[in-house]
Amino acid sequence: MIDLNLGRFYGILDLGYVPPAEARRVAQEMIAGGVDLIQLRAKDWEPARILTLAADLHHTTAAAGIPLIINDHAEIARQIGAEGVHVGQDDQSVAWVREIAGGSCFVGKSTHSVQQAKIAVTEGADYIGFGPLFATPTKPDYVPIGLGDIREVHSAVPLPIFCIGGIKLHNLPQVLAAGAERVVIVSEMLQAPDIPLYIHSVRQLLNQHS
Ligand code: TZP
Ligand code: MG
Repeated sequence: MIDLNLGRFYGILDLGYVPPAEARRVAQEMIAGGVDLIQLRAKDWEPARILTLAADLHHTTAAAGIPLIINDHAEIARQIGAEGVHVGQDDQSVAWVREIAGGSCFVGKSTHSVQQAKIAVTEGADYIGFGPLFATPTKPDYVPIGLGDIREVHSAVPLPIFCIGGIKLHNLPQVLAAGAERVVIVSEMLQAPDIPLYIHSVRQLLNQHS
């Protein structure tokens, strides 16, 4: 049984930043650096291609004992035995995802306000993403919510909360000082010249706030 409360750094392997031929290497580097969770995010990809890649990645993540979470595709998660599925506000419901993905698969939900976060609890989500805190090219159509609600969401929501969106090494201390306990970073991590070293730096900052 995976304890999501133990996870503090959640890395998303977003194929908008990583060519598919590099995905396995990048996953290995994320693991070497010390991520707690990996999500495969492959927007606009054919499900059959995602399935093939996800199955390959799952060999790597499972060997390292790192949960693999599939963005959007509950059926793919079930087929490869992934540990989790992540859905957004406009996707299928948490209950539907849980039924398709199977009982042992955990389900995460993106939320963009304290109210959505509270609703995610009633829907039965296992964790939430909360953001985007800052403007981000990874999710360009979303209005950033800032840092002001981080403390409130932590007192209102009894789930692991992963703050996300525009988080970078330079603003991570600010995000943590605002009350974040867990973070997701995508673009800066995937574009780092040395991914394991980058993740070590993130973890050092997280450890200063444990
Ligand atoms: N959901 C909310 S913000 C975001 C997602 C997937 C993108 C975060 O990416 P980055 O590059 O770390 O800002
Ligand atoms: Mg989605």
